[in-house]
Amino acid sequence: MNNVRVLIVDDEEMVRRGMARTVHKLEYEVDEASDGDGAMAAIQANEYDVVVSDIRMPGMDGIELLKLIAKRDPDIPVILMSGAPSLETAIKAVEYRAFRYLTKPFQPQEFQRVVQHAARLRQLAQLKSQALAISGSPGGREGSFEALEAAIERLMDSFWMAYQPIVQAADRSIFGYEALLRTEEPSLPHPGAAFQAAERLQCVHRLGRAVRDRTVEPIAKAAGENVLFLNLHPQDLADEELLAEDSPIASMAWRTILEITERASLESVPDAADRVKLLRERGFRIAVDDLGAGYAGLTSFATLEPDFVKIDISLVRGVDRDPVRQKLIRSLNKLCEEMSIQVVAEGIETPEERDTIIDLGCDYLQGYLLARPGPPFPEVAW
Ligand code: G
Ligand code: MN
Repeated sequence: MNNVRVLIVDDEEMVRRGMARTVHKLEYEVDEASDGDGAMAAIQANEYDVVVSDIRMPGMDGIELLKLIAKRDPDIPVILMSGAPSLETAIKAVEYRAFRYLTKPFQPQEFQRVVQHAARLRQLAQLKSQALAISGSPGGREGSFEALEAAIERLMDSFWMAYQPIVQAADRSIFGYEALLRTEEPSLPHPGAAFQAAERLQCVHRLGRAVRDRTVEPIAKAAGENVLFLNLHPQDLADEELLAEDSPIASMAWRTILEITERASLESVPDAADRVKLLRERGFRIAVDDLGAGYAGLTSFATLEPDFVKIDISLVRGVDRDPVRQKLIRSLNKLCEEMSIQVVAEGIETPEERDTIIDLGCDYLQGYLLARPGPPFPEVAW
């Protein structure tokens, strides 16, 4: 991976120098600017991975700078600092998506940790855009509203859940099962199409609840401690039913990993981070799904702080013959290990892909080679 480059903006030279020394210990490159204009000039001339800025400065203040940076590249994490924190600036910092708001004074270790975390998320975002470039982004299809309404009603009546094993690379044991929506409705042939339709018809919660109702029973009945990987639409995050103590999934929260896809945007859920926090308090764990197939950017990782990531099939396909995919997945595994995130590789179809994926350090494997999705619960073949 490339060197990390950090820009530190503060009008007080001593403070700036101190922070620069702290960041330098991470073996990051550091540049300094003494005001907002200087910072923007540096940002136009160089590629930064993290910007750290004081809020109160002569001339352009830190909030103005944050706005300009967000306009130029919304995926540069900006850490704001203030010696005189106020509610007003804190609100603005959130509004313009500052990465963190630090109150001075702070411990060098804390500062280092925040900068390092920001740098890692930035690197993840960059790996994701590389992944997108490799896999090509998906296109959408549109039909008439009425036809879609009829199709989703047919789907509601007829869908069932299939289960696909997820296998531990280390000892080939079954770690859990991903529940997958299955239907014979021809116009909505896969779960992505079904949820896209539900989005357009504004019935995502209804479909999500129906999926959870039908998913839980076989898993709850099955003995053992296998986990359930359950796909959520980002809008499901806002569904109260997911947090209700008497919902079908509540009793299984401790062994349920909620997958949130990168194919749909989290922006539509204004308080996504808070919702995820509540879900965690209920015992759920969180996975970022389809990494490499959807939106690039910082948001999903910064907001979800996932326990797992699932590498999309488009990156796994042919990985044994493609040094670019290998390098990407290796870097991703390294970064995830540093952040205590476990990695699942999806869509493994050949022994060569499986072996390469294991060599590259993925913890868990999923794909037709090992088992196709089926009625509860398919056997695994190595
Ligand atoms: O988006 P998400 O990762 O939740 O969906 C996984 C989809 O990929 C499911 O529909 C599942 O049936 C499919 N799938 C799982 N393993 C394989 C595989 O090895 N090859 C292919 N082509 N599809 C797979
Ligand atoms: Mn999934």
